[in-house]
Amino acid sequence: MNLQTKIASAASEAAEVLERLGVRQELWSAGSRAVRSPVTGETIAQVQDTSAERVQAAIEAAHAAFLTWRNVPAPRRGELVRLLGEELRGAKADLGRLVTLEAGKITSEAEGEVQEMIDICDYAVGLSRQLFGLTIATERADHRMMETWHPLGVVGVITAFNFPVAVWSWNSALAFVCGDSVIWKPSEKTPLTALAVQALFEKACARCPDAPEGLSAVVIGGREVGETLVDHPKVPLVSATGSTAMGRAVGPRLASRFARALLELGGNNAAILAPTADLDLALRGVAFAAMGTAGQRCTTLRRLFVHESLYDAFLPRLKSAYASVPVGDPRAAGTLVGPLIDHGAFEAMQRALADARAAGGQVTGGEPVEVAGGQAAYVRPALVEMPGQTDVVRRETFAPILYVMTYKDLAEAIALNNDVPQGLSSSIFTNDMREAELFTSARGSDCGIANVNIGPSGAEIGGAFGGEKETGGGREAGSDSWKAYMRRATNTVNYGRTLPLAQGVKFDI
Ligand code: UN1
Repeated sequence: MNLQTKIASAASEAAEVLERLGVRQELWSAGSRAVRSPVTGETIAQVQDTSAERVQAAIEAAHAAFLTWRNVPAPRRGELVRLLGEELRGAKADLGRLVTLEAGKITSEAEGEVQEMIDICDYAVGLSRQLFGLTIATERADHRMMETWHPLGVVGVITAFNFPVAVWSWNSALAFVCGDSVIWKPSEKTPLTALAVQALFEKACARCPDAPEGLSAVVIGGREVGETLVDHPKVPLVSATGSTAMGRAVGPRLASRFARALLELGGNNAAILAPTADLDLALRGVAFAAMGTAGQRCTTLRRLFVHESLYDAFLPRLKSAYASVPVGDPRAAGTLVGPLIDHGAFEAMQRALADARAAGGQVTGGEPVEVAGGQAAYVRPALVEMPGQTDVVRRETFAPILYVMTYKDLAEAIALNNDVPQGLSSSIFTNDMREAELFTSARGSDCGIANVNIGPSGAEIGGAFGGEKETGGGREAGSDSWKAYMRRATNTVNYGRTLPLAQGVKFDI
């Protein structure tokens, strides 16, 4: 079902929304970088790249802000994040709309992304009263050993187009309560949502007397802007979300100056459909995880291993879901699959499908869908029945392609799940408790996320988010991810009158 062939302009609506969100017009109307809406293919704004001098100045200002901010007690830092959460609540519909216009997400997913920002703000406010270290038993009498966590400095945050606002908030809400300042380099494809978030942040700061100038800044541009952040000695941590190729460039540069890297790179996420699976639930889980966000989440389901006993019952149902899923204008009620980010993504998808066919794959779907007079890249999600896990299956193509394969026993399916370079997310659909436990055990999935009876995408903020191997190893959002944004000090305090040395060493002079 294709929802429509005529489509309303995105440009005038983007201007109205930016205005309502308080983004100054000169920031989006006068620059030399065109911002294109994937919804219609129109240019909806012109932003200015941040010059090298301005990036340097923003880092210096953020460092100066950090020197003040680190002295503000953490619960009062939490007050700023509480106010940011309030601003986001008030702006949810508008910011969600801007996410739709700039990144192409359907309304519920775009608003869901803003909800994720609100949730992490709430989480960080609570966290601001719970930043704690341990007290550890010492081997010496009249001594106390403890660890303290201190603010780290300026955090560089590099984000991708597919979560244009939420990923910033996972990093920044935590960084702010931890006493850090933040410089944000959004994707070149989605600078408007970043400018809008910065405007909301500045409104929160205006209501918070503790917040220093320069605590947060957005810098716009391509690779060179990211490199400035990565190479700057006053940026002790860079959190970067994007491709594995980007991570390969960023990681060693940070390592060469002993700065911290928090990397969230490619995923190639699988689901296993086991013999006892609830097929109705699994069908919905697979459909959302594989087709949702037009296959452009790093947690998107890309590989499905179906037990051979279920294949003939399940595949026709899945194929009919692929044939009937509504593809179209993401603003329209009823649309479930919006556009790809651009024509380049469409071409990469077609190349992967050609490779899959050459390797013996049978492709259903994958054809262009006429929505915006060919100006935008709409596509029917593709289901590809593969004879095995070939090279094309083992690489991540950032598009709605689901490769389906069969398996005989769970050990084989787990081995296939793990036999890719990436290690972000994974899942099993089963009602067999032994299978579920094995999948989540040490010899089960090797991914950072391993789910049972839930697809691999749609993580909540309360857990640590990230993955292993070529996914980069970083963890952000919940659990103890906050520790990445602070530095740890071990303090040993002697409250006695003698000086016993550790390990029984004698040094009497
Ligand atoms: C991403 O695709 O960059 O698990 C992050 C999810 C989201 C995060 C995805 N909460 O789908």
